[in-house]
Amino acid sequence: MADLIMSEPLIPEPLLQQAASLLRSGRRLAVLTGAGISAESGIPTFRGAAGLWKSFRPGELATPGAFEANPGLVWEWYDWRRSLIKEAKPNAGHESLVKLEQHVPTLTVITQNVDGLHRQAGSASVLEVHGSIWRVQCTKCRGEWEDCRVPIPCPPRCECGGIVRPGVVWFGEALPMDVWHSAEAAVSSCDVMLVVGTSAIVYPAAGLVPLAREMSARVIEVNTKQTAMSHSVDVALTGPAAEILPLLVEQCIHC
Ligand code: BV8
Ligand code: ZN
Repeated sequence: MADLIMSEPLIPEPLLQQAASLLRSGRRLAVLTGAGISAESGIPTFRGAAGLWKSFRPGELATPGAFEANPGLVWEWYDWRRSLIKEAKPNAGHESLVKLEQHVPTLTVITQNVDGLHRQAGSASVLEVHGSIWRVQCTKCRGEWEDCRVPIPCPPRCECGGIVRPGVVWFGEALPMDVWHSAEAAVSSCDVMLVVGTSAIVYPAAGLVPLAREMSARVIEVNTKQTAMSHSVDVALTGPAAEILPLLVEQCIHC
């Protein structure tokens, strides 16, 4: 009889129990997500091994100056990302947040991602603090609308003749104030915060984690690696979000 090879659990049981009971104690949850939650949907992260920034330098593409200097090049990058995102589907990580939302009084998803996968998965309350890759804005008449064409002309033009830009927040740009204030309010009033798949390098979004701590919320981190925040959270679960979040949510709901 072949020996039954018991694989090591992804997360040691006591740690999973600790995280699940913390999560279960939450009445007002805030979930901060970054590119890592979309990794298992096939969307490259920014700073990982195959990250977006590996092939490009941030200053070359995700800044107003880069767009002004070469709108066509910046749009080619976004057109390529849109072509990936168009084929991507929400993964078990996104879906488990939708399931969790049905079992807690309030759950707000605050995402740095521009891919729209939380909304696509069915999350009811999503704050896209860095905008959406599917929205565009005219640099001349300031009109804003959704344009899901793939491929899209690089750069697209508005009816007014103006050059159209992606509706995302670039480095050096302010976050949309209404969305940002809602994110700060959700974190300031939460009793548990889940931080999933972010390197916690980009501010002001990364500042939401210390804000939660200041407001005495308990913080659980899910990441494949240690991050700048790992030392300051209550529980750090190491592994892929699409595997850990379903385990965590099942444990939280059914135990
Ligand atoms: C601003 C949209 C001021 C575009 C992006 C202090 C305070 C305020 C600002 C600053 C500050 N210090 C520095 C700044 C400036 C700057 C900044 O933070 N720079 C960094 C590089 C130091 N911030 C800004 O410029 C912000 N604006 O401050 O404006 C202002 C105020 C008033 C008036 C005028 C100006 C704007 C920042 C927004 C930039 N836009 N994106 C686009 O997408 O193209 S940022 C970009 O990085 C994405 O949004 C991305 O989400 C974000 C953060 O990265 P992560 O999501 O964390 O992704 P990353 O790859 O880094 O990490 C992935 C993680 O997942 C890793 O930890 C990995 O281990 C993990 N992982 C991988 N696979 C998995 C996984 N985890 C779980 N499961 C897996 N399977
Ligand atoms: Zn226009």
